[in-house]
Amino acid sequence: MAMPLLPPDWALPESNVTPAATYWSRRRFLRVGGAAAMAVGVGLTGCRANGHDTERGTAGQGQPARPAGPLDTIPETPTADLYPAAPSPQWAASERPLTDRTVAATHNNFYEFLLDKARVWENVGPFQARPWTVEVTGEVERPGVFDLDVLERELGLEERVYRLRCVEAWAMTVPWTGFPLHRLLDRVQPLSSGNYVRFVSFNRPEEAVGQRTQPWYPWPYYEALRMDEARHDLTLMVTGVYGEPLPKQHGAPVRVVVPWKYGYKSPKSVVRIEVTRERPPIFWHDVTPDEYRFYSNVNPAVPHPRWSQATEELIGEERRVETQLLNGYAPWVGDLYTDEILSTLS
Ligand SMILES: Nc1nc2c(c(=O)[nH]1)N[C@H]1C(S)=C(S)[C@@H](COP(=O)(O)O)O[C@H]1N2
Ligand SMILES: [Mo]
Repeated sequence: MAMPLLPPDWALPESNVTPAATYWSRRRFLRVGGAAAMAVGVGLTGCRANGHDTERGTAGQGQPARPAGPLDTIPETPTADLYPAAPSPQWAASERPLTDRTVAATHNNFYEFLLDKARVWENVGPFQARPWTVEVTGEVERPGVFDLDVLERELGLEERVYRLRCVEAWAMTVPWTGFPLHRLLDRVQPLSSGNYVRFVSFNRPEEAVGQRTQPWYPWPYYEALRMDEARHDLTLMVTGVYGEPLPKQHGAPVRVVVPWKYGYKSPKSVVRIEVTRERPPIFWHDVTPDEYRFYSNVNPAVPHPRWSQATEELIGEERRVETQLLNGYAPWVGDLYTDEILSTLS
């Protein structure tokens, strides 16, 4: 965790952080409105607030036990017969070797559960990822609440190997299974006033320990794309990885993957998609406005304010490689952006 998205208090010499000091170190995150601000009080009195709580010891409250291993977190689904899906001819391989499956399943950013990437999987047991619906609403002709099982069967799953580049300067290469978002958008028929697409993740503090212990974050997680980015064929609604349904720590049962943008533009466990007229706010910009911006395109020439983006560590391989403009997808998406968008933190 050398380069976290922001320096939360576990990056401080933490054992001697008092509740009062902890509170003040968090003040800067309290731009999120009254409800979240009030909830901070709950966090300080009701929970250990260092981000390292796990569900161990809570089985007596009727929650499932800790998963036995990092791949024992795949929810049961009536669509299991759809996996593995046929490989997409265009994206059947990457020039990079695939990241080891267990390495990928033990290196997760999923702040709803835990900041410690290696142990997110240990905490996802209580999360109920099925049954699941996705509401699609806003500036559309035909809004609706869609059963994910039906979408998986009707919209056509395929497997695509994509590189995933986290803003923290690490990367992996994984075979996702999913359907392009444009097929779902076609179902709801965006109006001409639909300029942006907003995604909202689940909000279930009772199932997600990080939502309970880190109430200063503006849950639920929210992200957004411009309509042309959302409609691009590369933008995938992902329901599986490595030939099986998604493990919960990867964002079961359905998450977005936008491979040319930093990983935080790929929200996990999405419950609602809204087509909007105005550009929506995004979670990480609201938390740390100076560091995270709407576009967040992978770009080796534009450093993060606190570190270089020129190279990236390949997770599980212990080597660094040069970061590519738009994560190597520039031939497909480069024409979506002006030079100004591509040359600044944007
Ligand atoms: N809801 C939600 N989505 C999220 C995150 C998160 O904390 N919550 N983290 C993001 C970040 S920073 C990254 S790098 C990717 C990681 O995806 P992975 O764990 O499947 O590799 O998920 C993204 N989607
Ligand atoms: Mo990330």
